[in-house]
Amino acid sequence: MGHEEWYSAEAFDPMKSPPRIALIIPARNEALSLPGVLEKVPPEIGLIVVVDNGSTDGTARVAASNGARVVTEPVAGYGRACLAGLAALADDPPELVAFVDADGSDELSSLPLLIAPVAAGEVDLALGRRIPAVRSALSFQQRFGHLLATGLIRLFWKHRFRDLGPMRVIRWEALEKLVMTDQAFGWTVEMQVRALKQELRIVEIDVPYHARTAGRSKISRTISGTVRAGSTILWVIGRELVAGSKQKSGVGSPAEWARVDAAGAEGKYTEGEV
Ligand SMILES: Nc1nc2c(ncn2[C@@H]2O[C@H](COP(=O)(O)OP(=O)(O)OP(=O)(O)O)[C@@H](O)[C@H]2O)c(=O)[nH]1
Ligand SMILES: [Mg+2]
Repeated sequence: MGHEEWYSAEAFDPMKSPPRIALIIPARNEALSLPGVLEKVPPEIGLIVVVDNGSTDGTARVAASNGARVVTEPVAGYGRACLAGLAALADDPPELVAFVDADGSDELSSLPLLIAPVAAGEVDLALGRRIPAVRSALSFQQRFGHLLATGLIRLFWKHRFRDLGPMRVIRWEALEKLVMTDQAFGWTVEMQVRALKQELRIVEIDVPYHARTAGRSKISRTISGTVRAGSTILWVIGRELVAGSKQKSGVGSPAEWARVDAAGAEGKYTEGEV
């Protein structure tokens, strides 16, 4: 896809060419909440990629009919879905990549607040720090888990993060330095720890956070999801500690890329169709 075909010029300094920004939305059975999310995507976003992560409820059809490019990742896993979205962008990468969830929890109208400092070149990574709009938007397990994880990061890497929320914007070049590999719930913590190791410029910006608008929770409201997410986050922190500062460059793990490339070559990816 050519440059001029998909970037959006609104909301930026007309003297400068606006950055191309792609939004990746991992979605697993979110057909009910997805239309509300897609309708609120701000004009700065030039390309919306919904990664249909093994859904059985017509998520892909809903995404395509609401104007998103659909990438298919049949194997479940939050990180897997994000990696598949990035793989689909790699041929003609944008300058900036944003991530939000598909369940309606993120406040899309706040996304421009995260885009602005990255687009202006002031930071490499902007993270949304979730401020619950209603108390129930963040469960006790989530609050406790994030307090523990951010406490450990502070202990080991001397940086005080306030959250590990899903909404974030990162410069593509910075993302390449992180070599993201996590295939599950460790995605956000891996990105944040590796961003510290690579000395990226990071900002956290308060954003409202809602309860999911429809559909079923897969992580925080289920016992198995909470246990798996919590243990994965701790595992990633431990692994990053042991790995020290060694890191190759590139986007994603080479193994993962090979797999994703093969899937693409077999025509498993669909663009704008189901
Ligand atoms: N858990 C999970 N989520 C996935 C997967 N693939 C994509 N997702 C999306 O990742 C987002 C986060 O999952 P949620 O089920 O909302 O988890 P949560 O935010 O802890 O739970 P809620 O409090 O109910 O919102 C949603 O947009 C999912 O659709 C996957 O394999 N597992
Ligand atoms: Mg959610």
